[in-house]
Amino acid sequence: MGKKIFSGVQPTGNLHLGNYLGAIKNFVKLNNESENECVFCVVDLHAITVNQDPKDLRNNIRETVAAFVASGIDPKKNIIFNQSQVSAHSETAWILSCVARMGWLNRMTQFKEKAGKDKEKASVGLYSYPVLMAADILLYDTTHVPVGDDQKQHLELCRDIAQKFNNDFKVEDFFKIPEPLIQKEFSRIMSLKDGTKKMSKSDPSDLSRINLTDDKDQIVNKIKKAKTDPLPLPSNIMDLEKRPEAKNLIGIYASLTNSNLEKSINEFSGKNFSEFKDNLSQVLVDKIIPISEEIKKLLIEEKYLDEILLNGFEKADKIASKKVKKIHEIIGF
Ligand code: AQP
Repeated sequence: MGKKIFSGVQPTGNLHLGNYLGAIKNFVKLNNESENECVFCVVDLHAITVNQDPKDLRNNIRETVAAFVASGIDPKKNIIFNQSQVSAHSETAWILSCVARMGWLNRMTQFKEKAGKDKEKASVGLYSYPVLMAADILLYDTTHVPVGDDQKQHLELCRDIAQKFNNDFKVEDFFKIPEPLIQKEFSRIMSLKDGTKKMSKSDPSDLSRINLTDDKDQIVNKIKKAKTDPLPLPSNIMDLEKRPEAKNLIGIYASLTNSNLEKSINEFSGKNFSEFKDNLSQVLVDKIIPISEEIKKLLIEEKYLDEILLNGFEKADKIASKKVKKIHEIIGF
């Protein structure tokens, strides 16, 4: 039997190599397996948990759709839609926030990281974001959720919420309990400037990430400037563990060449970083430039991108409103 896939990407601009290798590459693989039903969502309700400029947000929504399509997701075969257009997401998030427990949310490490030292000033939405994510997933009877490693904890919370709802209302199996699909290797791509920090859209330094819209010169320059250490490349995985920047760069190389860490270490064992970086830049350029050029082409075709979203909205709304109707009946509205 095929899988029911749901996953989302925030339209917060600067989609990067971490989003691609950690999530979108996996979406493409799943969308190519014909028996799967895939729903890919541009999660703008999540994006507004931190300040967004309305004009930028509108552009970033289209850019995320363009990145999906340019990476190889087929909009005819899959549902690609914009979260805020399907009101069932906000409505279900409220209902599930009455099921989720404060203690569960208090354990979410991403909130602690994103809110930083001044938690009092973080939005309530940033805190309750994982409940909205649970609503997104559960509305579509999702069986599998392809995400990067950073979302693992939120997915566990989603499973707990689904289970509690099913138990509280004695509706066994009403919400399907989704499985995470997290790649074993390279599920967390790190910053090019600090191998201990996740590559992220919101990092103030553009040199910390490869954007999916970067051109060849930008990619080569960023890899040239990527942080390394003074030693030659190691000959085994154990030595790599103590060298976060080297591990990240070799991991990126291995992921892009569909190889693994061991094989990539053997390929460059004992060599210096400048030789390795030339090879890494080349595979990055080969992979990212066609995507980057396609994104730029698609961005000119606003009408086409809007049509994809409209089409996706109609299909997603049909599924989600049916589920909400059943939720209403179950809870006695
Ligand atoms: N560095 C990463 N390595 C692997 N996977 C990653 N993902 C994000 N960063 C990495 C995965 O990409 C998908 C979409 O992520 P998102 O845009 O919805 O949110 P995010 O995880 O908050 O991404 P950023 O870049 O860190 O955004 P900001 O800086 O705005 O907070 C998810 O599946 C995620 O796991």
